[in-house]
Amino acid sequence: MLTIEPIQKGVSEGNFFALAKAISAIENRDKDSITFLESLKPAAIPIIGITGPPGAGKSTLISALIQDWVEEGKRIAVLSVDPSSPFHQGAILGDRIRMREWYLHPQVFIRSLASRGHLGGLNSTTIELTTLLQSSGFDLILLETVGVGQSEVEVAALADTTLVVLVPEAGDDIQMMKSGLMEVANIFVVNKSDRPDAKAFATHIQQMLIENHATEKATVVQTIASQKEGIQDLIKAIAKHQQSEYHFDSKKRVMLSKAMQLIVASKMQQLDEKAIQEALTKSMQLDSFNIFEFSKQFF
Ligand SMILES: Nc1nc2c(ncn2[C@@H]2O[C@H](COP(=O)(O)OP(=O)(O)OP(=O)(O)O)[C@@H](O)[C@H]2O)c(=O)[nH]1
Ligand SMILES: [Mg+2]
Repeated sequence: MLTIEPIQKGVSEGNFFALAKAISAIENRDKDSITFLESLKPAAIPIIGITGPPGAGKSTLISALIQDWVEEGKRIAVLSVDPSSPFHQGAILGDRIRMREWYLHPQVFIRSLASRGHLGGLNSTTIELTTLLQSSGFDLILLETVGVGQSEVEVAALADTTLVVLVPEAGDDIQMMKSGLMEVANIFVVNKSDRPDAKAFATHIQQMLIENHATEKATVVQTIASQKEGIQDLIKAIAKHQQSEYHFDSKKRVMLSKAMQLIVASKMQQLDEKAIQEALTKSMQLDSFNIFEFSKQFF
């Protein structure tokens, strides 16, 4: 149960304890959590999506970015979403090590999401939590997710600026880029640029952007996250994207996609799966059974 008012006050004042309580209530779908979410007053705080294959250096990069932003006096929230649940515990432990210097820092709030949301997949909980964080006086919200299949597209749909983190020797990543990453990336980060071929790989991506007439929409930045190199270039690239004309388009897209996902999640919740299953068991015994006709009664 949420005692809404004190939590609301705490959240708006940026109190981490109140935030943690609110997050648990939202994750557990507590009775009052919807009323609470509806009462929030989110500000237009930028959400930076950070995606890319496992081990590309996303958490190390986030840790390096946080350092510079914290020095500028900014308050940062990090939400890590790992859709590959079997490995999740490991991933959380990894993040705890990579970002350990920030876990107790008063300007940094870090939270890992243990599982996908109930009905709406990755997004219904993620949308709710990012909205919550946007109501709590942060300057930036970072959303990390491992890019496996759909998740990078889902993250991009929530983010104002999407970073796709790749590593030089990633031959297969080129294939991945062709199948969708190209569309979601605003900034390609070639991390682990201490490795040979990094420059060639970055040039290759740049070339692809030129071929796709996408040089206005996306840029390429090289980093060595583990040595905190290239971080200022990346921060500049993020700021530049935030100010570009494409940014307004992506804001509209983000809002439409949020609305669609919330509507779908709510519609799903109205369905009584058990009743459908019972009706289905009966109908399937009929010779005239037709799935389209059957489904229509629930539209
Ligand atoms: N050589 C080199 N190693 C790096 C660099 N950045 C990160 N690493 C190392 O790469 C490994 C993976 O880094 P993470 O930051 O955990 O990568 P991640 O993308 O967050 O991984 P997942 O969250 O598990 O997908 C760690 O051992 C890092 O120390 C870099 O620029 N150069
Ligand atoms: Mg990570």
